[in-house]
Amino acid sequence: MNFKSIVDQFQAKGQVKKIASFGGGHINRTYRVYNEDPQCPDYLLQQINHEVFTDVPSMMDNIQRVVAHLTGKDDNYKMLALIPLVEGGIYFRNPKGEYWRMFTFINSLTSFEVAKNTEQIYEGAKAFGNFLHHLSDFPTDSLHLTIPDFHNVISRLNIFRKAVEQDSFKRAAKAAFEIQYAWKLAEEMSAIQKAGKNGKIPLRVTHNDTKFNNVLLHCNGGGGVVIDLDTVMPGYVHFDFGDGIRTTASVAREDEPDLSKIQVDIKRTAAFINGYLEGAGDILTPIEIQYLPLSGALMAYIMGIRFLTDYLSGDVYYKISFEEQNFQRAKAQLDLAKKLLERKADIEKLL
Ligand code: ADP
Ligand code: GN1
Ligand code: MG
Repeated sequence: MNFKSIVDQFQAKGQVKKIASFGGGHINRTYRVYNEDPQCPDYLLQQINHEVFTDVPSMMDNIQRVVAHLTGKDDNYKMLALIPLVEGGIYFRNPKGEYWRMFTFINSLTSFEVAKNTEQIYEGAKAFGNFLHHLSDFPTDSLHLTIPDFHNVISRLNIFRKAVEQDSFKRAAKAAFEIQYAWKLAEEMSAIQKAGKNGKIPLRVTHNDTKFNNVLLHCNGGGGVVIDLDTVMPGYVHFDFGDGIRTTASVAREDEPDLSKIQVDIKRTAAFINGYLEGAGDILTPIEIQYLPLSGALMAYIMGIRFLTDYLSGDVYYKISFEEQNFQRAKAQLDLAKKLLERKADIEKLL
């Protein structure tokens, strides 16, 4: 089966001009379908990673209901548009067992790996905050758990411990410093999970992957369209707020090899906080707000131990583009967690 015959399964308009790989996600395979017909849109075709998302029908059910809830809720809030199949439904499974879906390609907007300026950060954060706000009346319990315990740091530490013990690729010795550092922070990093478990933090509908490249924007901000809805499920606001801080507070890339370039920029951090709180409105409780300053460090820490786990396990989960990229990502994220913790008091003052 070639790409053209996959595209033909969907109610796409116009004629395919070409299909090319697109975007920098770590999980799915994404393609842009260029349209020959200038009157018709381009499309974004995705092959869903069904090793990561083992229950694709449930995941697509979450996405369809969340998109329907958000579409038209607020004229200023734009949402992704799913393209249905000719035969009905919103995803296609080919004879090889691959799952495919399609969205309208939004070519007036772009995703940025590293935000260019504070205006962009503010607008992206506002879109993520709005997402939480507009879903606050959605029945949280009705969502499927696409990846159970996705941001449960205690479960992540258990998986990490096993990977270190097994050391199947004999990489633990090389990562001894990072492994030891991860354990040093474990207790402090468990605070949000414990407060949630004790009923102090409400479960909401969260996006759970609010890294900055998952919001489409104009160059100078504006236009915020939240994408990558695969992990929408019940969670704590800290997962979304924290992942936004993780990916905007520093200008360094997620896998920056020079740790001296990883620095918390307070103006960028303030832009994220102001945008997110503006978007979320007045729904957050005092205890949720109290834990927000810790959440950026928590999300950097979770990513650090996940990248390290994957490195120790032989790079089976995240796409890598060079040898040891997961180790480099882990070092950068653990360093970022440390620096965000050091600036926690400064971040508190911004709230
Ligand atoms: P992944 O789960 O692999 O991160 P995403 O859904 O985030 O996949 O898509 C990968 C990239 O494709 C995004 O970072 C973004 O650049 C681009 N993208 C996704 N959806 C659209 C869209 N509807 N219009 C334009 N670009 C998009
Ligand atoms: C993955 O799909 P993508 O690239 O937006 C991962 C996130 C991590 C992120 C780190 C399903 O997100 O949890 O935060 O990489 N998604 C999944 O960059 O594991
Ligand atoms: Mg993505």
